[in-house]
Amino acid sequence: MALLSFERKYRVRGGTLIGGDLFDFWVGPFYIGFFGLTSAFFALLGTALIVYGASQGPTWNPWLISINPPDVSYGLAFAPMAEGGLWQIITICATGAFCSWALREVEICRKLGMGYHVPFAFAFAILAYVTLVIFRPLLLGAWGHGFPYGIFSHLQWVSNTGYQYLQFHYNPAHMIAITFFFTTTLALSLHGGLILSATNPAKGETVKTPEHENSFFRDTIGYSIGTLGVHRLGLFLALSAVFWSAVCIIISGPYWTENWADWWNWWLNWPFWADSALSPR
Ligand code: UQ2
Repeated sequence: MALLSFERKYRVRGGTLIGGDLFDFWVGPFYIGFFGLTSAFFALLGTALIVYGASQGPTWNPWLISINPPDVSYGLAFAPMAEGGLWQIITICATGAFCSWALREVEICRKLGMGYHVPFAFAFAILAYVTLVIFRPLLLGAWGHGFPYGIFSHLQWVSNTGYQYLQFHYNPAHMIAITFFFTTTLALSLHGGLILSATNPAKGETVKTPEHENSFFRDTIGYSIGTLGVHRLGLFLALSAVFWSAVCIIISGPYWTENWADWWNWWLNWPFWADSALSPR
């Protein structure tokens, strides 16, 4: 079925979470819905506030524009607009827009009778953002621990935050997160390579089947995870990377305030060899 006729066939009423039929309409190819309107509202307001914030700043250089959070001395209170209040409202707009977008995805899934895997995955991206600008600042007691909204300035924040703990490479959750990121790229390169090798034949050759794909991996490593399984694996690996990244930064500060390398002293202080001449303390 051609794409446009498929869309017409499935452009059905219902599946909304809120508002019944009231916002159940499309504009061109785009489903709107209640959450489409709230997405647009928060995204436009947040963007306008970023542009306003830039206009109050010292530069229009896109690399250097930065909307900064309040000073930590404001704690968890609202700050004056020019002192980080703008950052606080922009954070509310961003969170509102991201959550609205996820719920709009849920409504589209319901219309189509699909699983919720896409909004579920997107929720992990939202979690990554919200962890940095809401959960961790709440745990540390000040909005000033959020990252600034600027291209260079947020990179500076990442660098400075890393140096506060010497570096992150000995953070155990960081180790796990990185391993998941790397394994995600391995899995996607295996999958992308396999799919192209089977479905993009040379001129005059025929497209191959999943039997060929299974056989390739059975011949090379004695195991094929299967065409559905590789996508389950990919989703698991990618979501795990995000999840452990969130754990990595949440425990930095609220749980551990020193050099991450020293966290491993629990191991050096294990009873059996704690008294060894090689062991510190
Ligand atoms: C596979 C399969 C696919 C694939 C891939 C594999 C037919 C089209 C890539 C191979 C993947 C395996 C064996 C898992 C590797 C494990 C890790 C942790 C990277 O079997 O089925 O479907 O795309």
